[in-house]
Amino acid sequence: MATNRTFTMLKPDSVEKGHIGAILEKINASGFRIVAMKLTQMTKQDAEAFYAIHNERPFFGELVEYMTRGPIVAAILEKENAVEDFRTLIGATNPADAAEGTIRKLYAASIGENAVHGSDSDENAAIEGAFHFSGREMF
Ligand code: IDP
Ligand code: MG
Repeated sequence: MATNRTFTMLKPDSVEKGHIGAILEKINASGFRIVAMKLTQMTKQDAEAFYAIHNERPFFGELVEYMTRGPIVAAILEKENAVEDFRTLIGATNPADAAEGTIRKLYAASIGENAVHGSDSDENAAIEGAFHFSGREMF
């Protein structure tokens, strides 16, 4: 059964370009409730751990560099069918393949700098949320 929470990051490119407000507006308009949220910056160690599943991929170094170069907005979001519905809202990993109106179609520059993260499973949503937030920071 699908749980009702997912985890997102507005990545450094979104923060740099001033897209925090516009992206949060789309998230709210799509019916997600914000359970937890903060502006934070990942260390190299954080990014290597968060993306450990990709550590053999050729783009791993580039990914860690990108994700640590400036602040991100990390958030836990709640909605029925949250993981799947949020993946639909953000669109394909490569913005060139993303559907019209999706966050990545609107705000991502490339497959590497693609504006937002969205958990890919209920299990990872719980792990990723706990990576960034303690129980006291969730509402
Ligand atoms: P996802 O974010 O849509 O789940 P993943 O395949 O899990 O995509 O990849 C994690 C992140 O790694 C992507 O969001 C993107 O920032 C980066 N990435 C994925 N594929 C490439 C690539 O081919 N070149 C550069 N960066 C990539
Ligand atoms: Mg992924």
